[in-house]
Amino acid sequence: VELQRDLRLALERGELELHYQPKVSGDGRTITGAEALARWRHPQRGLVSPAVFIPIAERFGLIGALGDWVIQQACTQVRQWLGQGLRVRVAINLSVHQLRQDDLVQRVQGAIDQHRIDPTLLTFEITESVAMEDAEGTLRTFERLSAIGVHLSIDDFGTGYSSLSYLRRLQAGQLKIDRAFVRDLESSADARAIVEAVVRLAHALGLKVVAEGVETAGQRDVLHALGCDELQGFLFARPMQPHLMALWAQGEG
Ligand code: G
Ligand code: G
Ligand code: NA
Repeated sequence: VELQRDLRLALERGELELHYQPKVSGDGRTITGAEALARWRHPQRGLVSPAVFIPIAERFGLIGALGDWVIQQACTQVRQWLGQGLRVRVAINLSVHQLRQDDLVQRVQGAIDQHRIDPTLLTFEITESVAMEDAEGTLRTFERLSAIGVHLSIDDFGTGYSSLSYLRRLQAGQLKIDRAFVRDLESSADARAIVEAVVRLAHALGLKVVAEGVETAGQRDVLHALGCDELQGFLFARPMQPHLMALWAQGEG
């Protein structure tokens, strides 16, 4: 109840922040972009995880405002980095609520226009299970988002229930393998077989593959050997504040 009330005020008070976690090429050598991850700097509780406050926002009708803020903030950041000579592709997470907004595409287009950014610098991540909740609706929304030039990614792939024929119809450019498979990669032959199959499937359908939750050099090497296109995880960097992200990107580039 307390957190719910506080969250209402957090947006106005500027207590929400976006942190950025780099994504790197399959060999781990070059930066390919960054995922924007919301954080709440609560005056008493310190940094609150989105795993805690996103469900609260969803339950109490705040997710619309929060989702808008994330899109606006990410576009502001992309523009600011461009001003510093940094061209960072940013991935933004979409909640189920946002995916069902009738005017989502206009909101995204509005932010792109307002901040004068190239739409191909933005990727929207939607989890497979959210996508499948209304599979036909997702197809239509992806078509419209794709038409304005942004990229689309299916997050936490392998935990939902999409079919091959559905994936073929969906205008997504990327699958993000769920971190559970990455975690077990070195200890489980099954996990390795699953990742191998997902990479083959994705490539056969013309999709790129990103692996998340990469924590060890061993995982990186297996993922690279299996043909993963991009990697993300603590092995490379944790989510960081924007100025640290910029330093990291410059150090890489
Ligand atoms: O960063 P962390 O691992 O604490 O994030 C926990 C969860 O919150 C992840 O599943 C992540 O996708 C989600 N999340 C982080 N930022 C956002 C956001 O801006 N919007 C939505 N909808 N989810 C987010
Ligand atoms: O599923 P999604 O891409 O939204 O998950 C992003 C979340 O995963 C981020 O909130 C981030 O804090 C967390 N994360 C990023 N890298 C790692 C990692 O290497 N290991 C673990 N356990 N979590 C990670
Ligand atoms: Na994500």
